[in-house]
Order: sequence, then structure tokens, then C-alpha cells
Amino acid sequence: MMYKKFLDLGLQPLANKYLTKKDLIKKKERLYHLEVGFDENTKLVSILKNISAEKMFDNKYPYRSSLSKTMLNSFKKLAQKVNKTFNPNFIIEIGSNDGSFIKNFDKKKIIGVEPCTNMANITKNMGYKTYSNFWNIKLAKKIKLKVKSIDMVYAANTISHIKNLDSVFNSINHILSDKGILIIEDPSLLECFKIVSYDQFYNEHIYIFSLLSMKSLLKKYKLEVFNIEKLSTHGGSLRYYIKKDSNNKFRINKKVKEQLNQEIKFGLNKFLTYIKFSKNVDNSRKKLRAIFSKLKKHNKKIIGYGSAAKVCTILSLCNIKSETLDYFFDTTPNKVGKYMPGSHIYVKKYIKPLTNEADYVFLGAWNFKKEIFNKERKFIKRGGKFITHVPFPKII
Ligand code: DWN
Ligand code: SAH
Repeated sequence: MMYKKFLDLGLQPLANKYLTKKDLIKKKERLYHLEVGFDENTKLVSILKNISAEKMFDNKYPYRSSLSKTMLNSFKKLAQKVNKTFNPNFIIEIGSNDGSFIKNFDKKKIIGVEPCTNMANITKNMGYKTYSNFWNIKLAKKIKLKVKSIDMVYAANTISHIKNLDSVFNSINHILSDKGILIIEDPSLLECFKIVSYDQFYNEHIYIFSLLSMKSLLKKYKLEVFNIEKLSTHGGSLRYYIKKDSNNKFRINKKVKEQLNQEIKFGLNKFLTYIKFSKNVDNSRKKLRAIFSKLKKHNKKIIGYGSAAKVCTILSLCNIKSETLDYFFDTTPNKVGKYMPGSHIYVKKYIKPLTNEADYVFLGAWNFKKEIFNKERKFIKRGGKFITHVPFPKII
């Protein structure tokens, strides 16, 4: 792959490595230069430097999908649809995290693969067979010896985290029955570019896929997208329904062509579009900094809401630290009481809806704006203000 660099996001920490007070004193945090490139051949977009997976996905991974109602609902809806439409005999979920998807299925019909042992233990304790491993051919062979026919593989927000795509798809091909289907969902590059959500890039997100790149990738493995769904989760995602080339049971839905046309119309096949995006990011950075400076000049108190991994990219790029944002509210047990990587802003436990904690609240988890604004409607009604950086920096 020949990636042409188009975006420089500066020095960034690992976005899920929260620090204790002790860590802060010892200052043992490492920063990595985060740059993003485009491969004109495959149309794949990737960060340029990769950090070892073992470093990022260990036994202390804090992120839990189940803490967002939006995600729980999205997984539940998909489970219902899958049962109705495909009625699979046996499913494997890659990147099962804390079980938000697999808990919708019978324990005999699904297994999880999750390298973070603390997360894998959660689903094991729920009674689901879970392999605490990275997805690779060795594991695929091991599982295939035990389960006869696997007719569905699902991976949400996970394939984008795995560097070696050859290994990912060869292993899936090995395990998936000829009539089986693969469902992948990940943030959509088109949506990311449209709303300048440059925070989709952080060290865990090695790739941001488009249908264009997914299609060209899959060809190599004799796999094919036969349908897609646009999702509003994670700021705009695409769900790809994929089959083996040899499987003629499914027709290619016209949505596939429509999405491809939209991506081409937007220019995702041209490097110039990527250069434009980089300029948009720079403008977004300047505008957000201007908003914060102005508010601080007027001595306003600002806090953050939702210490998402994505927030790290914004805070590091815009050089926002605890002088500007007093603290972040978050619901994640393994984040509260610790300091955010890079910015070292303190994470406070979110207990109840906002009252008058601050003049302005920076929306870190902007992708759950609907869920959050619904929860905080009283605060908003009383004139409480939020700051967001998408689709452009503004106060709402
Ligand atoms: O790709 C990934 C996605 C699936 O999850 C991983 N690499 C890591 C993670 O990314 P993220 O941290 O950017 O995801 P979220 O789901 O946007 O994070 C939201 C954060 O906000 C979580 O820490 C939970 C928190 N939250 C909250 O405090 N109150 C969320 C909601 C909805 C709330 O009401
Ligand atoms: N599927 C969940 C979790 C996404 S977070 C959801 O959509 O909400 C990304 C998950 O991928 C993490 O739990 C991480 O441990 C897992 N992951 C990262 N690399 C992986 C790999 N090589 N194989 C399997 N899972 C992996």
C-alpha cells in the first residue's frame, strides 16, 4: 500500500490509556505522531504509524459499548433483523467487548472474540463462550475444529482497529460457510468528511472505510458487498452485508450503487478531496480554539461531557487542557477518578442530569447528542449551553 499523507494531527497519546494521579507524577505517558494517508489504488484511508495491538487492547481497556443506550438499541435491532432475515445457525462476533450484541442471542448460537481480557471476562460471566484473543487464522482454525458450520460473522467498530486486513479476511473466509454472511459496521469516511469529524482518527482507528475502499479490498478475498445500511451511530456509520462471490442467493441491492455514486460525487476517489479535508480540519481547529478563548476571557466555567476516545484527538490538536476545561463527566467506571490521556483533564463520575455545574459544556460524545440532549433537557431548557465541533464549531 502506498499511502499519500494528507493530514497531520500532531502528537497524540493512546486514547484509552487513562492515568492515575501516580502516573501523572511519574509522567510516563508516550505520545505518537498521528498522520493520515490515502492510497490512490485501493482508496483506503489509514493512519501511517501503527502501535502494537497488545499495547492498546489489554486487560484494562475501559470502553464499554453497553453504557450508551443508542448502541444497545442499535445492536438489539440488528439482532432482531438478523434472526428474521437470515436466521443463522451459528454466529461469531469479532470484538464482542462487553456483550452488547451477543446478549441478544441464545448462548448456544454465538461466540465472542475479544482480546481485552477484562471485557472478555464480562461475557464469559454472562455464560457466553468467549475467546480472549486477537482475531487471526490460528484462532479461526481452532474455532472451526469445534463448530461445524458458521454462517454469520459480525464485527462492529472492530475491523477498523486491525492492521493486518489480509489476516482478517483470510480468517473470515476460512471460517464462514459458503452460504454464510459477514456483517461489518464501521464509521463512514463520507460522513466523516462531510461533518469534518477529524476526531474519528486516533491510534485505535487504523482505517476509516468508505464503500469504495471496502469494495476494492474485498475483491482480493473473493468477497462482495450485497447490501448496505446507513447508520447514525458513531457520527455516521456504514453497515456492510457481505457474501462470498460464489454465493448467488443474494442480489446486489441498488443502495450499493447509490452509495458508490455518492462517494464518487463527493470526490472520495480523488486526492484533492483529502487535501480539502485537511484544510477544513485546520479551520475547525481555529474556530474551536477561538470559541474557547473567548469564553475563558469572560471567565466562563467550561466542563466536558463524555470522555470519548475521539476527544483525545480534538484536545491534543487544539491544545486544550485543564486550564480551559475543568473536568469531564463520564459514566465509564474505568475512566472516572482518572485523568484523560494527553490533556490530563480529570474525569468525574456522572451521577445525575446537569443542573448548574458550568456555564458551557463541551460535547465530547457528540455522536450521542440525541441521547444526551434528551437526558439533559432540563439543563437546556434553563438556558444551559453546549459547545460542539461538528459539523462546525459552535455553541448550541
Ligand atoms: O471504535 C471505538 C468505539 C466503538 O468506541 C473504540 N475504539 C473506542 C470507543 O470510542 P469512543 O470512546 O470515541 O466511543 P463513544 O461511544 O463515542 O464514547 C462515549 C463516551 O461518553 C463513553 O466514555 C461513555 C460516555 N457517555 C456518557 O458519559 N454519557 C456516553 C453517553 C451516551 C452518556 O450519556
Ligand atoms: N463491537 C463493540 C466494541 C467496539 S470497541 C461496539 O461496536 O461497540 C473495539 C473492540 O475491538 C474492542 O473491544 C477491542 O478489544 C476489539 N479488538 C481490537 N482488536 C481486535 C482484534 N484484533 N480482534 C478482535 N477484537 C479486537
